[in-house]
Amino acid sequence: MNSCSVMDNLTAQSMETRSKEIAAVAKAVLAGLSAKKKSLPAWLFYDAAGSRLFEAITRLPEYYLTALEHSIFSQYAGEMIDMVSGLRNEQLSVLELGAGSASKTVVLLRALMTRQARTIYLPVDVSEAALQSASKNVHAVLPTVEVQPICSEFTHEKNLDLPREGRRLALYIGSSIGNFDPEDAIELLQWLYSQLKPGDALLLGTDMVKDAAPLLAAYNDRTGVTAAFNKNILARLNRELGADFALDAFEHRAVWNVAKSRMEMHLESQRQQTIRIGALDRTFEFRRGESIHTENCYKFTPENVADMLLKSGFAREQSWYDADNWFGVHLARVVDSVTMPDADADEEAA
Ligand code: AVI
Repeated sequence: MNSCSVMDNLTAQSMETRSKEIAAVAKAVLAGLSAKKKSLPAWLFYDAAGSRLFEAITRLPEYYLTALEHSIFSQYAGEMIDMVSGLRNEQLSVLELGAGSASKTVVLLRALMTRQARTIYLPVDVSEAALQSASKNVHAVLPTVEVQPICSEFTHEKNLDLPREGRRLALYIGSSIGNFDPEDAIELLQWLYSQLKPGDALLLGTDMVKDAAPLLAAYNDRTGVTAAFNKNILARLNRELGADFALDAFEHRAVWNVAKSRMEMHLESQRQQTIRIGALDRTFEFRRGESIHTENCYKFTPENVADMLLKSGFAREQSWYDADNWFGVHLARVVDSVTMPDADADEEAA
């Protein structure tokens, strides 16, 4: 496990780590902009400026996802916890993939704390800054929660060193799973499954398929925050790779791809132009109207969710939705013959 101390301050980040990060950015940009259909990977959104813009997106009236998921947790957290801990009422630790503002997580942790004396919260993120802010936000409202941050990637073959005692509840919320192509989403969930043990559970948040209008509004808000978030990728390449993108020469486009059930984010070149990227010592040609595909945000049907969980090894037990079925939170279990719900009940009865 690559565990780093959250207390370390960011300025202590080694030059070596920083130059490795820049090399990774350069490699991804070279591959993405050299392809016939230009693209940039969505992880490039999340530098400090991009993370702030994303937090602003979650507060936009058009971006219904965060508010709806929050309301689902507020309404059902107790029921969720009861189902996860099962008849034996086992001690639960909460593991969260991706650490953000933790506002929805706090709702769940609060419900958990009314049921058990000691609660361990393990946010997992590759960004120390994100871990710091998640830890701070949780501690501010729930000072007795024991926060044990894990600084690690979770899209690769990494082992998380999780507490062995009690049950673990993994959270992957915010519809982050929707930013992976279907095969990659399954691969990620399979990896998560491999980190858990029978009886452990997953709460997965997914945005559901719906009419195009609210989707288009959510990804193309009137105040232009999403456009700024999308264009921040170009600003980041200017800052980190010495590129010369003129931000107003690209337009933010959000497209609903109904065949693939996904919102797509693009940056469309407004004119024929040549962009130079200093760190790559290369130029890239853009035709007028040519697009850089920056992100996919998949939307799910209940059947898609069940199928994805099944292919990843999990057994779906329950789903909770808002009143319009726009957003879903799904409980899935790591099962074996000993921990099947029926077996649990039989044991208790004996
Ligand atoms: C982080 N992720 C779940 C967001 C989404 O809705 O797919 C990222 C985002 N992109 C544009 N707006 C928000």
